[in-house]
Amino acid sequence: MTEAIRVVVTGAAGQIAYSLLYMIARGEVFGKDQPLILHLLDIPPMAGVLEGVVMELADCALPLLQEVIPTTDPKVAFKDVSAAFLVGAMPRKEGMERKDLLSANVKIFKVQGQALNEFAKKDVKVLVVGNPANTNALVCANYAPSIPKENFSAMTRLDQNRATSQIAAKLGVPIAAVSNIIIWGNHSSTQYPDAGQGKVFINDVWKSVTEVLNDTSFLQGPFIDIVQKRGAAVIASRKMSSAMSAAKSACDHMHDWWNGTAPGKFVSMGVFSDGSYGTPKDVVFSFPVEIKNKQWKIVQGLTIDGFSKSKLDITGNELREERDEALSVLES
Ligand code: NAX
Repeated sequence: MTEAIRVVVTGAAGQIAYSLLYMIARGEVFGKDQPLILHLLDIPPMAGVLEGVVMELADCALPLLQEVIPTTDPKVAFKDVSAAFLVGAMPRKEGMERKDLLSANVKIFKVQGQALNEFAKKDVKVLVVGNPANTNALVCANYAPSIPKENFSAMTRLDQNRATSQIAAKLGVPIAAVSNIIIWGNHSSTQYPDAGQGKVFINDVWKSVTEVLNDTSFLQGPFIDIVQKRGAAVIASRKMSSAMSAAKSACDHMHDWWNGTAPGKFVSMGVFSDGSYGTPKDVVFSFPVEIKNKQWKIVQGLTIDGFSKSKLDITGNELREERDEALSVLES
């Protein structure tokens, strides 16, 4: 039988983790024949809730789940893990400035970066979900110098899934008939959802979304707005933030990183920028990537028109500012 791998989920007592743990333990990320040992990290006030999650996982009677290790100690949580879902973060409270949120979270991700550096496997794949996800991933990687920077990523897959779903609905086709919709930049309201490279499967051939839709004013207007504000729309309706869809997207992200992407298909991931497409270097920027042998590569050679360039600049500038703020917090 295949040897079990250790996977950590932080924020394990929270609402995203509640859906995510079940999806992982069912084999939807690492495969239906890959046994798992799940490490569940949360903070001490949540230890009781965590126990309830452990009970429920046991009661699911999941054949792949060999062991569950709940803990409030990062040393235990990150020990020998092959994959890390960093979901736990300080939530934004009423009256809290964006700066205060960033400051609280970079400190958390510094500690977790240090723990990954010391205790995780050197080829661990780290997905940061907790916000501000891109800058948290950057901080985490900076404090884990023994692990390659390419092993750290931030989640923009939920935005990609939202965008893909909007395009499929607009075209009146099933979701699987739409591919290569890109999210550029930050997982924030400056993100740039771009259908310009998108493909749609109609009458047995893949065609360009822009040509089939032929509606630039939609693609440059309401489409972008809807995707950028979808999180807020879910909160307004559900009175709680996206959880099931966020968990599904975290699974999609790690699944594709682990298993690769099909030829010609790309997905969006927040990864270390090498300056491709004129973006700032050394920020975690969401790009279209292709994945092979667990290594991502930024898709090159896409045409960026003036409209897209201005959008990339806005989100790139925000990431540069976040990075500088994070560094000043960590230096103070
Ligand atoms: P919850 O507040 O339900 O859960 C967060 C959990 O993290 C809590 O149990 C909390 O105790 C725990 N936590 C806090 N500090 C911790 C630490 N230092 N170590 C371990 N655990 C810690 O939030 P939930 O709805 O699950 O969202 C989690 C994070 O995902 C938030 O930061 C949220 O903003 C972010 N999101 C990111 C998305 C993305 O696309 N990248 C989309 C969904 C979501 O909004």
